[in-house]
Amino acid sequence: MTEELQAIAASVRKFAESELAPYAVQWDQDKHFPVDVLRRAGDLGLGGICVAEDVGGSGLGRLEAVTIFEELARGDTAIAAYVSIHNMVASMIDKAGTPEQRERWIPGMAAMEDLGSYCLTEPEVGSDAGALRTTAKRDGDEYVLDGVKQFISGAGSSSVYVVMARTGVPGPRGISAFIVPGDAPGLSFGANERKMGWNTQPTRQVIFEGVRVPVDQRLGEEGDGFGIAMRGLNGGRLNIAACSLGGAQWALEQATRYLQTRSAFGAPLISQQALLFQLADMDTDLTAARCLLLHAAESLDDQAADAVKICAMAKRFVTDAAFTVANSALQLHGGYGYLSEYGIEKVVRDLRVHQILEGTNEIMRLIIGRALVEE
Ligand code: FAD
Ligand code: 2MC
Repeated sequence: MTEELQAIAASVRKFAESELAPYAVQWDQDKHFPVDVLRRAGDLGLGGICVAEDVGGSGLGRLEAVTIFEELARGDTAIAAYVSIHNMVASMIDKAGTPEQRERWIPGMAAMEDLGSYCLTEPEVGSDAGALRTTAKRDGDEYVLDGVKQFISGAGSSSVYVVMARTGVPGPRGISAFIVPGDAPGLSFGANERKMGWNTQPTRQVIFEGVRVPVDQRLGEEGDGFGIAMRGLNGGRLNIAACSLGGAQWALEQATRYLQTRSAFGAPLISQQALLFQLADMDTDLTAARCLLLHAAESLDDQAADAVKICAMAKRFVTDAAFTVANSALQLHGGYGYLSEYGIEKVVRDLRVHQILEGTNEIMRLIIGRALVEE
């Protein structure tokens, strides 16, 4: 780590320890989405981490971003994961937007005054995203959007929605992306879903009924939407993996401390070599996961030819390894691990969904396998 990156990591850890960790368990129980705290994250430059500085972003690279998300997730994995999605949306507008779009939408997002949501999944279409059905029909200087998006993180609280909708032929090439404000007439939201984890951020349907969007709110050209959505996810998948890593690293440290202080059979549990070896394996697995994640972040920063494949590898490997480590940390706490006050069971519940969203880990294998066959 450079000195600059060390300083960034230290300030994010301080924020996570003081602004997130003390409240995470209660927020989870109350299903509370702390938008006021997110605004303070914006003050720290976390609303547009990889966004250019001319519109208020922090202008950092992917290597810095994964370091930031690992630190943030130590405080609350689900809040860190929402910040990651918000950043994906801001980056998509930064990279694909016109100068006017960047100027209009990004400064508020970089400050986290305006929260962002990413709308790709639909009730009948998840992994096969190229088959999406929401339509955007051109009507003069506007598009008219109709359809339903499913499982949208931050929905109802966000004010900026990047929406992938069909403007043309079936398949990925007929998809365009649009920026839709949260108060657009015809836009409504479903109930907050009841979930296993990720309770500190809302998940709702986003419903479009004749929502009129001016042509100048289309992101990129007609037909560019799928590529814009996928390029957004390359970075998003790394950030979600980093959130898994931070949560699991925190759980490992808790388990290590716990085994040092908990005694059974006349000695601290840490003196049981079977348990010490388990901690050693957990530490090794997280270190291997971090190495792959940093390699993937560098590949994306360098726009390496195999960056998409390496990002998929990192998302699959890190989220699987981190879930296993967090679950083992719960086991090592015995019955106390199952109690919410220790925070471990929340991390296990939060990390489970990282194996499903931003492309399931089966879809990551599909991406890796296809690339392998093509090489
Ligand atoms: P399906 O695609 O129906 O898959 C079902 C099962 O089949 C999975 O195990 C899948 O891996 C497997 N499968 C499917 N196709 C293949 C194949 N070809 N080969 C092998 N296995 C296959 N989406 C958004 O757009 N924005 C969000 O903000 C967002 N947030 C989310 C938050 C939460 C809490 C959750 C649970 C989901 C969120 N999602 C979001 C949606 C998420 O991305 C999808 O759930 C995910 O992509 C999987 O789609 P699906 O649920 O339709 O599963
Ligand atoms: N980066 C850049 N370009 C990509 C890409 C990527 N990761 N993935 C696909 N593309 C391009 C691809 O190169 C092709 O371009 P071109 O037309 O120029 O040849 C185009 O997109 C179509 O790609 P495919 O031919 O591979 O399309 P296919 O339909 O066969 O499969 C698949 C694409 C399965 C990889 C894609 O649909 C996918 O990633 N599905 C998972 C969906 C997903 O990740 N959802 C997450 C929702 S967000 C979320 O969960 C949150 C919590 C925010």
